[in-house]
Amino acid sequence: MPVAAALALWHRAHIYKALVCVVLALIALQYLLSGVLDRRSLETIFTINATRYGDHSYRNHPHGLIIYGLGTSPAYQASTLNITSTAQLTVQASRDINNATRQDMNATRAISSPSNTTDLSTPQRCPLIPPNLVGPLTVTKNPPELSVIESTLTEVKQGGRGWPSDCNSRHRVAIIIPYRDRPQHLQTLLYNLHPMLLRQQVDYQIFIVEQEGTGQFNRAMLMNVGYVEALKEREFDCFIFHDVDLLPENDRNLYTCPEQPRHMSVAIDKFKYRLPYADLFGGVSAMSRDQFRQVNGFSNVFWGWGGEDDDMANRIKARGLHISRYPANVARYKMLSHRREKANPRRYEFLKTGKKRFGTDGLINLEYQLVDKKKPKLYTWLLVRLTPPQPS
Ligand code: BGN
Repeated sequence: MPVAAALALWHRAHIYKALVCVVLALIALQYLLSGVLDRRSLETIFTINATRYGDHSYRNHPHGLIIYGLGTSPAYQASTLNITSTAQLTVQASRDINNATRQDMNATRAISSPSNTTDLSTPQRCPLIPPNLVGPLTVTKNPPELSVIESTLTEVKQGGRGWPSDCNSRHRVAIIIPYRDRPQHLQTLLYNLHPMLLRQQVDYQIFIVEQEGTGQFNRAMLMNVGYVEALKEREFDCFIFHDVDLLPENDRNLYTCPEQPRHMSVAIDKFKYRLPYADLFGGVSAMSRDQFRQVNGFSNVFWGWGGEDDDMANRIKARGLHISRYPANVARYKMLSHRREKANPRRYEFLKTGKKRFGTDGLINLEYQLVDKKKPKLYTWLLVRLTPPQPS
């Protein structure tokens, strides 16, 4: 064979080898490229899901798709999410999915009920005028046994509390009843009062403030104690100071606090349903929390019957407030009979000099000991030892 022919044969063999190499290289390239493309398409799917669930952590970690076990090694998954085992990964993943689903559900809820989903379950404010009032009441002076009253008044809660069941009351009212040794009167009042307060749709609690011992009764100081102790229980905004022997005769006489202090027992049967004098503030009266604080409460110096309510009327006027009243046909009461109490011989003197003490005698220097406190069904009972104020 000539030399030229041998050389040509050798060249052709190399060209074939080169061609085989090129083909192999192309196959390898195609294989590598197909892997990347695959991963890209999965990333896209996952990112779309994450975006739909609104979970930003997925978007920040687009390789989070690995959580679903779609192809990459557990070691790689762990390094991406900075956690160590596949078990943890699964937990983390399901947590994330739950969160995402919750957010999704919330969003769906918000869209399907844009205004007030919660309002449907929260009762509305009660109407300004309670709808179930009857006007004149049949007053019962001979109530059934206490246990019978307790079982009849199913809506009343322990401690003498009541509130409307179908609407949010506009008034948080503490009824303060100064008390000593009148169990029959108390039973009668509770029997008549509770059903009326429930109809009036007030959110209320009845406090019986009993003076310990047999010394001179101090109605005014017991009112002050009732105010202070009631506020330890709840932020009442209205206080009704109520004698135990007065029974309301009309449920339109609302146990609430308007703009000005209100004298509520305008017309009492004992006084032939006539107001004895213009500034009378005794019997039953209503003051807001702020008004009572503003006048420094009642004076503490009136021991025995009379004068403390007149002193309060003077305090009210001195602070630029005035006594308001409902008409006599509404603000009517029956009085239960009892022995006349011993009047305080110094009441005129204290009334005359009262103005000097408005700032120093009252809530500001009130001293007492709470001896006992109980919550039977129909009232909250406070037994108190009063400390006479030191002369100033
Ligand atoms: C008044 C009393 C009041 C009492 C009413 C009604 C006095 C002070 C001297 C004028 N005032 O006479 O405290 O609420 O009667 O009973 O005694």
